Amino acid sequence: MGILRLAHIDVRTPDLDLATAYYTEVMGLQTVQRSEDTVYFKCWDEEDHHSLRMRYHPRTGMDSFTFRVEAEDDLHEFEKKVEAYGCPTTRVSKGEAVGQGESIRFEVPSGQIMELVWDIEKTGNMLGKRNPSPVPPPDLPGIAPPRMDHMLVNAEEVAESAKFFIDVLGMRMTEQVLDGNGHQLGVWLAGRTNSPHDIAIVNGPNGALHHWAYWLDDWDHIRKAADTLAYNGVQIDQGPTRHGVTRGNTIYFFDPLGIRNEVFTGGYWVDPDTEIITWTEDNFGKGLFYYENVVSQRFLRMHT
Ligand code: M3P
Ligand code: FE
Repeated sequence: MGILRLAHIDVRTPDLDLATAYYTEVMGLQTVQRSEDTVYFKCWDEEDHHSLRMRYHPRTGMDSFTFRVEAEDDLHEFEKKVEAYGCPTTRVSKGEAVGQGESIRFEVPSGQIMELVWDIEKTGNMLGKRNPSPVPPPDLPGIAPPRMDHMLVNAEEVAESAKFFIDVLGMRMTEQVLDGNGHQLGVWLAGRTNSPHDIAIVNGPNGALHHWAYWLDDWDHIRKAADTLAYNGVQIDQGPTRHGVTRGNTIYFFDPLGIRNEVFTGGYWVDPDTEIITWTEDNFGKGLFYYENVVSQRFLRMHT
């Protein structure tokens, strides 16, 4: 039983046309499905129906984030565990959400709505399964990441939130940042992946989304992404640079309606028995941005 990986993020945007233009032409995602007020997107190497849902709403924000569980029965087991912890859950039945079957939803201790699902509509990647090309068509517009990688949410009480993800949901901590009193300021958590993080939680207002990140295959693609962003007049927040935490290479930037995106590559391989890495607050500058060694206030304080 367990949490497999990040499946999709559902957000609100006050300008669906502008957001769609950016996510398709600059980020380079595929539009999967569109109705009057909702657009579903995916990356070229993703097998699931979608990884991003955007719906029109006057205020930007995150509706929910969804993780896939390992086995069909896990939904019931997690429902019991989450309820026992004291978070009420609701069941969403098959047919209510596009691209997936039954799911459970609940509010995590830091106030975001989390969803767990096993039954996901598999629509396949762009390459197919018969003699597939190892690369997508060379003329894909924009950055065109192969897949979504991770997300980061804020929490007023990081330790309380981390405990929920670890003890109740069974995720593994890979890295943490501690303040001078030994309290957690940030934690990086993995599901059943071998990645240093599928989700991270960093101190900030409850309910907030800090960013989500797309995977790129190497550092050179990060450089190319920076060129694409600058060429299109996208506001870059940080980078291109390297994280100390996760060791990943990164750029942060804002979509046209102010949601922070990241592109990420590198990092290290995590096994179930990999020891936790701890950063102390006095070294957090290097943990965040290894070359710059700064704790940027815009980076920490701006969120969706
Ligand atoms: C990452 C990452 C913060 C740290 C962010 C780190 C917001 O995004 O991918 O490791 O403090
Ligand atoms: Fe990140």
